[in-house]
Amino acid sequence: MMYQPARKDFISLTLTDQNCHIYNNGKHRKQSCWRKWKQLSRLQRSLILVLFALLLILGLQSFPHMSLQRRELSSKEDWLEMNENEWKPPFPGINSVFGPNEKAPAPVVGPNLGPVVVPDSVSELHRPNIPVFQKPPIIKKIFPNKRGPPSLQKNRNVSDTFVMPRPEQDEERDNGQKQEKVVSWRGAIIEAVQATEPPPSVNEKDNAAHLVPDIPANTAPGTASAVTNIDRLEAVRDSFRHAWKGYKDYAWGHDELKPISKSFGEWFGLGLTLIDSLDTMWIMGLKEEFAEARQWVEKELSFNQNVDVNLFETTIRVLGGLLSTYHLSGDQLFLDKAKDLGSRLMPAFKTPSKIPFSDVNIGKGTAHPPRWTSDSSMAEVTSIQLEFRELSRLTQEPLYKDVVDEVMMKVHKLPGKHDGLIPMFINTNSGQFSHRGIYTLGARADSYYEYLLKQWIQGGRMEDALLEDYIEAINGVKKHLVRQTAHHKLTFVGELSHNRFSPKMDHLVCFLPGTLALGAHYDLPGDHMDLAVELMETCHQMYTQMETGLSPEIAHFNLHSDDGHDIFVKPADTHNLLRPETVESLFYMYRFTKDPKYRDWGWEILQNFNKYTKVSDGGYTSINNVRDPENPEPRDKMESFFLGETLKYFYLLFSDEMELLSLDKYVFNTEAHPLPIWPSAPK
Ligand code: DMJ
Repeated sequence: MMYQPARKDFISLTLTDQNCHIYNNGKHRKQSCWRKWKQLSRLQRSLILVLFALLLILGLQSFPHMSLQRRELSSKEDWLEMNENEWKPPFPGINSVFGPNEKAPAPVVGPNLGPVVVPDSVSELHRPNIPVFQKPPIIKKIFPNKRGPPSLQKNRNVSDTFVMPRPEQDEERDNGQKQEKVVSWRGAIIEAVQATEPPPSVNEKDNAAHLVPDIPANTAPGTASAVTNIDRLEAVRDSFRHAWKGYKDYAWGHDELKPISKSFGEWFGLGLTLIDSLDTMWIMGLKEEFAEARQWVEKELSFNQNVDVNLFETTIRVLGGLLSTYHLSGDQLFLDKAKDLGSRLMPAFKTPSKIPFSDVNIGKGTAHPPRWTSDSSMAEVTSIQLEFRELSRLTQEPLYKDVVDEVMMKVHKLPGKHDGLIPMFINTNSGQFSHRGIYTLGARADSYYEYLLKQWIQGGRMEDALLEDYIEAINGVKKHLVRQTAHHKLTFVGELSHNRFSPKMDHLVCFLPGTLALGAHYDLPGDHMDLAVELMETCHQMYTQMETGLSPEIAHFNLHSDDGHDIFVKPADTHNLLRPETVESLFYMYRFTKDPKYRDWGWEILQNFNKYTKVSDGGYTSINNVRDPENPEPRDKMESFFLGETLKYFYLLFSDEMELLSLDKYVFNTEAHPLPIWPSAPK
């Protein structure tokens, strides 16, 4: 490059330590950088700095993309396919009914409690007289190229799970939050901790040392039939106690445990993990732990705080947790807290469209959308209904039900659905869908579909608009999103992006087999159950094909018969957040089919959580890499839903007490908090 003093509008400097090599009319002189720099005008200096910054940013961004693209270019375009599979939608039109609430019933269990006393029926739950677990039938499908860590291969044939080939090792979503890619000093891509959390303070390699492989000899993967259900139930209770110990020791009263650094993370400052765990402890008969937690709720929990909370997360975790605990324990404390919280969340609904804002300040009574948009996500505004409807029923205050029913009615009538499938966002001003053209059963849309069915069940199966929307949506899923892999015909639910099919499935979608099975239990079309069975198999494969036996956050499926792999995982998607959806669906599938393989699949998952995510001093942690059993890269975070959902569903999966939260009497909210099915229809 040329340095032209006469034309000071362009200059190129090559910096070497403190000297500048400056090229001027062929002459090469060494001068003080600082002096030359000072000679430039302010404008020039600013321009150069901006250019430098831009180059740096571009360089940093392009490096990982280039290497990623090199690796994936050949298959990426191939995977985008628009290949309409025709399924028959078999449902007639139905009338819409949304009405006001009915009267509040008495609590389901027991009188008001001072010191908490767990009824005998509950305290005995973990000691049922359960016969030795039967060996499940052998499934004949054989898959080649068995791989993975020795511990996973050992005795593999003894268990009756499929053994699938494991493939070699950008848009990513995590619970609705964009994951940030960062480039480590080695130049490799590592996954940032969730957007709401700062990166872990402890070196990842060091973190691995905190994990404790925890597989008793007789319960190693592949020896599923060697343990009884009593063993399994006790193992789940042990896991819960271990998780609880970490929370109690290092994060008591805070939102989330950071088990590696032995500290805590705060999201809303509402004791999320503690409240999410209450009904799980009740169900498991953990009296002492429950009593301590109740004490905290009574003495410490205050919603009179100047804090912005997310309406959806607070509703499903805190309001849902308080309501279900009230129902199980009969303890008025929990209903009083639920009422207080419910009323503080109401400002979210004061929008031009009546579609709620995402965030509410529960102390100030103000609400607002996220800073960057006036949109709310569809899953968030349509998955708060079970809780507010129940709050109305209990308090006989119609407002709660009215505001959430209005959201459902607006969405029901809204144009812009694609055969029952909804876009991911809705605008709180206009009340119209926004960011149209992308259809997914994963993040930002998932629980919309779940709550259509569950509200219909909750209300006594009288609200036809909900059923109509659910049936239409499932038909839309079958028509546009369901495909099979070329090799082993694994059925999966992909995504549609502006008419292009993407064979990408979030782990979040694994709620669907359970929901479909629940619908089939309530006499919805039989092919819903067929689809549930197939998707359950696929969700199971998302675990067994990984080297740790734990599912990645997102899987990609192979529609072509080019290389024998069914599932691929992109480097940015290899994390596991201890999510519940597969275990949740296994619970439903076992309840409705009694097929023991679903329990065996769950048992393997529990053992792998124990092996790869259990932290020695207490707690479990999310991990970055389900493909690396040597170093799964602990993230230093235990999500509240691990105790609220994952461990609860494990327990219910292994319990032989079919009346324990019978699916004919309870409907689980999307955070696994059971709420009663109403004894009579809403008026
Ligand atoms: C939970 O908070 C709920 O299950 C929600 O519906 C989805 N995300 C997490 C668990 O993965």
